[in-house]
Parts: sequence; C-alpha cells; structure tokens
Amino acid sequence: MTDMTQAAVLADAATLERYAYARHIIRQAGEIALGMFQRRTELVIEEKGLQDMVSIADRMVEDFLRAQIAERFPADAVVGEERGGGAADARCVWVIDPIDGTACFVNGMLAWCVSIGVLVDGQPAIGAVYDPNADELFHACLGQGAHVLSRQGQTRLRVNDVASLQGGVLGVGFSHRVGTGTFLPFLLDVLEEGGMFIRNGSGALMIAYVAAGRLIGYFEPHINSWDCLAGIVLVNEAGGRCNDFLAENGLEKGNPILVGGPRLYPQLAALALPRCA
Ligand code: LIP
Repeated sequence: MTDMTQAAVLADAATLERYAYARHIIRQAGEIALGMFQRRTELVIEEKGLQDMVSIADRMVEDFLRAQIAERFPADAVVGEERGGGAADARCVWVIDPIDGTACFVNGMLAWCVSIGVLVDGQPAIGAVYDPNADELFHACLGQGAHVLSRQGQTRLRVNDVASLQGGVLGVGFSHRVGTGTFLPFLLDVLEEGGMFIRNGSGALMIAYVAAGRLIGYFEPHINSWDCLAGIVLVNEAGGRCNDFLAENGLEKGNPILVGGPRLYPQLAALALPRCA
C-alpha cells in the first residue's frame, strides 16, 4: 500500500463550508450522545457480532447527523456505521461514526467519541473527532492544519516525531473481524523493541491522540472507514504519515490502518503491513 500522506492541498470554498458545518453538528451530536450516556442503564443493547454492540444511542445520533447533513447539503452522500450507505457519484461523502467506542459507552467508560470525516473528490479532506466527556474537539481540513478546541482554548496539533518505539506509547486496536495471527506477533515485536501499547476501544479517539502527539502511532489490522477517516485527516494535517487506507474499496470494506510520525512510520510499516498483505 502506498502512503496516503498528502502534499499540502488548499481546500476550496465548498470544502471550507463543510468544515465549519462539521464542527458545528458534531458538538450537537456529542451533546445528544452525552445525555444518553448519562442514562445508559435505560438503553437496550444489541449485539451485531462478537464483541460488537449497538444501542439506540448509536442509531439516534447517526440519524441526527444524517438529517443535519441532508438539510444543508442534500447532494452529498453519507456512509455511516449503523445505516450504511455508499459514495454513489457524490463529490462530497460524509463518513460518520455516531459513537466510536461503543463497548466503552455501553459499559460506562469514558473512551468514546463522535467521528465525522468528509471525502472531497475522493480525498480525505475534513476530519472532526469530538470527545464530549473531555470536551475536546479535534478538527482538521486539507491545508488548514489540525487543531484541538478545548476548555483551555484552541491549540495546533503536531504528531510526536520520535524515531524509536521506546519514545512513547503506541495505540492499537483489534476486533474479531480478523484473526489474531497478525495482531499478536505485532504486539510481541513492539514489546521486544522496548515499546509499549494501549487499546482503549475507540480507534477514532486514539488516532486523534496520534495527531495530538499523545500517542506515537496507531495500528489496527482491520478497521472500518467510519472509525478512522476523520483521524486520517487529523494525522495528515498534523505532519504524520498514513497507509493507503482507501485502497481496494477501503471506504466500504475497511482495511488495516497505520499512522505515525514521519521518522517512526517506516519502522511501524515494516512490522505491521507485511503481515496484513
Ligand atoms: C470500534 C473501533 C475500534 C475497534 C473496535 C470497534 P465502534 O468502533 O473504534 O478501533 O478496535 O473493535 O470497531 O464499533 O465502537 O464504533
């Protein structure tokens, strides 16, 4: 897979309009989700697959986002975790995860977020990840840089450009959509190199942390587009590198995801990507 790190490309007016709107609706969606999180004991939880849950909160938040997008940009396409969808031939495709980290959400843990990514002309152009518990809005747009807006104000995001796995903590993700044959040997290699890893259950949030320099990279052998598209924009705009997640219809089928700072990325890619082939 080739690298998805993009040369700085300036966003056009249509992209900037969607960027502002994404930052607006993601906060509203986060408030709805937070309200349901506080009443989570009343939620009916369904199992979509092994360790893969969904609740009415996921569906209601996605329906809210879809309604807001349709009202403002009726010609845009939407791909969402709970209601599906496809790019069709729309210039702009919204790729949304209403609650990323559902297992944490339904079990009363704080590692969950709302994630909105937007493809423009097939390119990851807008990313917004909102953590309502921490009140942190990570956002980025092509050529505009990546930022986090919090109670302390807004700061620019830069990846942690360490050269060694020993220089920080690596984020990882795993789901039973794939076997353990790729994941466990990778973890062993990381530990043997003196590295350390964390899995918090929300790929979107951990990839945002890579963009923020809190984690030195993130790897998951298979992740869905709605979990990571926003994070890809965040990492690209924060000076990081990313594998070609969208190759071979990654938008609809998912793919491995690998992100990291420019100096560490080649070492991570050598450890992770050959096992995904
Ligand atoms: C989650 C992802 C995470 C993955 C989990 C799950 P969800 O998304 O963010 O990276 O490891 O298995 O897929 O289902 O909570 O939206």
